[in-house]
Amino acid sequence: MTEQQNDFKRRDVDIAWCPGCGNFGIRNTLSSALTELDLDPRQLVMVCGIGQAAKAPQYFNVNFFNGLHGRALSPATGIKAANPELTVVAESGDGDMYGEGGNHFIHTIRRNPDITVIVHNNMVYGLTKGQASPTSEQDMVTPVQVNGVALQPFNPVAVAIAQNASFVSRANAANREHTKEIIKEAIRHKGFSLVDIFQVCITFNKHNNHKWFKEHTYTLEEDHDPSDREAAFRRSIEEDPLPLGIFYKNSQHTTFEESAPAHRTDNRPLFERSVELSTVQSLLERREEAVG
Ligand SMILES: Cc1ncc(C[n+]2csc(CCOP(=O)(O)OP(=O)(O)O)c2C)c(N)n1
Repeated sequence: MTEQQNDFKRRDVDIAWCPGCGNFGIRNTLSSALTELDLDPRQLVMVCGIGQAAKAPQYFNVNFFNGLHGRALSPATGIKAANPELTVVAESGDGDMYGEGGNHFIHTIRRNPDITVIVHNNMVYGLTKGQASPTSEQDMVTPVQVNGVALQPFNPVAVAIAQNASFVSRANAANREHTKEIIKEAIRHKGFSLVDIFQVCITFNKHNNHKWFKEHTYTLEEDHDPSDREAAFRRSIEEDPLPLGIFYKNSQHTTFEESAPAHRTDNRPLFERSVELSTVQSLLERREEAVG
């Protein structure tokens, strides 16, 4: 790999994002974070669902798995369980992760796999041309919600803290250094790590533009204590301005890979174990007996 290519970016594909899309900034920032973490691209797997943001892993020079809509987290959990030595990053949009994938989001937090979840939050469904997403502001007018969005927005940061996720953060893609440091900390953190990143959709969300994100966000104070879950939750329900930074961090949680029965009795990764066909056969027979 040449030095120029050694930044995880794939250069042999056309990028299908609009010029000026916030996804470019997140791609650049993630590329810098991965480079600074000195990760081996062969040990890194990105997983995504469907959407403009979910195309991101295809634009990186890493292993990736493009899942179904809203289903990035199950393959990400499975990949990490099969080979805990891998670094697994799930990357998708707010629609994919919190809408179609909302149920998976909540229950994957309960499972606590050691994965990093990066959400490109542009508060709109971009790929399908501007319908409201779960994080769209109430009253926002879209081509479908012509009288304005009736529902209250989904608050991923508050939900994640309420579910006792082990690392919960929010960033603004325009703050490149801050976002990079948060991503690095999230990847280093052991357990389910959420990085919700505000980004502009210059084509389908004219309201939440760069100016709006600048005026309606601020950075959590240095003395915010991320180990204090109650304080983190209080900060997460602030609405305007919206805080950015690491809200909550808890390293005491056991991860899914550590707690799953298959790993408790044998610490070899699943991919290194062979399966005796006779064992599978006898399991199937026992099941048939049980079901009658
Ligand atoms: C089950 C299912 N529902 C809906 C769609 C249509 N669909 C594809 S991408 C998408 C929205 C993606 O939005 P988001 O995750 O916010 O990403 P963005 O495109 O804004 O980056 C929708 C509704 C689909 N392909 N499959």
